[in-house]
Amino acid sequence: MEITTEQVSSYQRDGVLVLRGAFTDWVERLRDGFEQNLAQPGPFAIENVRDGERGRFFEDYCNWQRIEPFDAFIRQSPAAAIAGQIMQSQAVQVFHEHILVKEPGTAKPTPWHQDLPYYCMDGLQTASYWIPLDPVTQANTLRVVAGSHRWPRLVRPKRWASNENFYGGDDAFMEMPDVEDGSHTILQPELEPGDAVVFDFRTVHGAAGNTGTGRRRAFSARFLGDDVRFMERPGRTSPPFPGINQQTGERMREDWFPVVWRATQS
Ligand SMILES: O=C(O)CCC(=O)C(=O)O
Repeated sequence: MEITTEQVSSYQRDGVLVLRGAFTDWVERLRDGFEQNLAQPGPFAIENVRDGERGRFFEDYCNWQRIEPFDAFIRQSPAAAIAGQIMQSQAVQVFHEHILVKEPGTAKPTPWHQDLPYYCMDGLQTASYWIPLDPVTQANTLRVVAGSHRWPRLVRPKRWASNENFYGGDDAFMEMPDVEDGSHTILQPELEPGDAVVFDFRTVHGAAGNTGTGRRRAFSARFLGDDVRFMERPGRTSPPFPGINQQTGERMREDWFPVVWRATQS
């Protein structure tokens, strides 16, 4: 897929891009990966719907090394090359993949948040894909606040299931402003399976519940560019990466986060 200079500029300006049809050929393979992952969840799997609430909102991540369709997507699909171009990076490392399954009849929304504060890294060159494997309408698609990657401070991360502060205690984060007050541009695209939304880790996003009759499966693959460095956060991050053994300011270790694309390859 050719990425135009206009697309690079809009990614830099808005912190988000919609790519229609970019991964249609990968949908069946990724669905197979979801079946494998749901049958054998990893150690970090999360159920966000509590007792007494309706539906199921399941997440898991960091399984790409054991689930072949996820590994293949990361290494063989155009995702890393596109990420490299829109991040304007010379090289691309994989960070991790993430699956999000909202079963029909799930009222639980995905709260507005930025991803970066949950992560053990910092940097301006980042790209996270959100690829639906089921058709999504404006009612259950990803919602993204254009330009929020340029806000001067990061937003305090919260636990999705309980809304508690993710790290607890005082810290450098600001509270989430009311992004639905009419002063922000919110993208809320209807998408077909294999379309993608790709966004900067600082871009604010969320989603409504999935109160319709179909599943809402979304696959995410997350990539790091040249300026990304490890960052110690005030508590266990998400993903937690136990045993990572890195210091703030170091490049992310390549044995855990391999380089999957270089500009000279293009
Ligand atoms: O699928 C969702 O509900 C939210 C996705 C999300 O937050 C993400 O991909 O970072």
